Amino acid sequence: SVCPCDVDYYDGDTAHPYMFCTDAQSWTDAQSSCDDAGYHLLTIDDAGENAWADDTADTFSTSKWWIGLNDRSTEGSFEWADGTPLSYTNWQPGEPNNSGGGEDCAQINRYHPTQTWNDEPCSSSFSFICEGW
Ligand code: 2F8
Ligand code: CA
Repeated sequence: SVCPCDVDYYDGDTAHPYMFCTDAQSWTDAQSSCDDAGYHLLTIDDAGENAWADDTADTFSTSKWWIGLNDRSTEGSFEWADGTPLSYTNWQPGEPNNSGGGEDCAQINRYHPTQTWNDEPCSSSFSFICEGW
């Protein structure tokens, strides 16, 4: 399992848990850890979920956290790890920039306290947010 991770709920929806995991892992290891626990790496559907997830993550750590968004399959074509079609995005202006040619995984808190997203190398080890199905 991925314990210790704190479980929390958005809008009091206890049927739909989120886990905030502060044992830093690469993006692919984080995705596997979420999967092993029956979760997926976080998909952010709208501004409300983005604000809640970012605010909640900040109560544990204002350092970087992985989310499920990535363009590992096709450079420049970002997709959610759980297969949700991409609609809402909240990239920091100028991001994603694939800096150095090797940034295929999205994270939050590089630009804390703004709640914007950034792409970074998937091999970096960060905290990560898992979401239940
Ligand atoms: O200037 C923004 C830029 O800063 C870094 O690259 C120089 C970040 N990469 C790492 O920290 C590895 C980029 O993701 C970021 O876009
Ligand atoms: Ca970047």
